[in-house]
Amino acid sequence: MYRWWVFVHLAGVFGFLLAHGVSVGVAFRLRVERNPERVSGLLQLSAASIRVFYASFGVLLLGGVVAGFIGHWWSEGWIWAAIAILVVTSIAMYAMARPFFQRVGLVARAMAGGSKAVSDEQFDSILRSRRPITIAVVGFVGLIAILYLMMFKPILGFGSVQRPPVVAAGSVAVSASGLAFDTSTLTGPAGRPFDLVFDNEDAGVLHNVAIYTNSAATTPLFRGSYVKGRATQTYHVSSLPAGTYFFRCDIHPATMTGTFVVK
Ligand SMILES: [Cu+2]
Repeated sequence: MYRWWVFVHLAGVFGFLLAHGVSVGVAFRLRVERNPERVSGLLQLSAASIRVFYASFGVLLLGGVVAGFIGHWWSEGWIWAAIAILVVTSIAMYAMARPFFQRVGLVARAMAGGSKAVSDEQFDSILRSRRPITIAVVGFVGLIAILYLMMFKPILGFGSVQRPPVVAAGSVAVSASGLAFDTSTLTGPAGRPFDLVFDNEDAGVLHNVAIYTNSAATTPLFRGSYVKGRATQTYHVSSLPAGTYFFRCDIHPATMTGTFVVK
């Protein structure tokens, strides 16, 4: 479910960039275009993309907000920073772009209509404005900053450092931290398969969880694949008969051990 909402969010982002690319292209093309009618045409092209732009912006927001709730991201700094950057960047770009494009459009339409109120030199100086470059730089920097926040999710001083895995009812959870399991006894259900959620909190360190018949560890009942921290892996353990077994990390068999009770 979470992935689908991230999918919706990213689909919105693609639509957003696709539609806005039209306006970006127009803004840069204006700098070299001096024919008033073609300038008007370019502005109409830009205006025509604005509906798709706002629609995809809505999809982007919807996907992001819902994914934020499902992923429990709202308690972390990065998502708020990303929203703040989105709002500030949008307002700044709008405030810079709107008067510029209105002015260009007004003058271009007047000149195309035969008005001589604005000379070619004045028209040239309006179109040569560096404003489109400034707007594009602001937008690009804002997007890169948001992309960084999305990818690396820095907590920025508040929020949970650890994201505890969501453990479904009926499954067994164990975590490893500081080269030790968080418990010396695990209990699983007898006679049916169950999930064993393993959260390896040791950054860059390999651990696993393996269940053996006894502490001699010669007969494995289940051997989980190695997990490089920090990461969470859900193992699917096949049905085991009731009994008292032994579990360990195969990489640290001397220190990371415990009793696995199946009942
Ligand atoms: Cu280990």
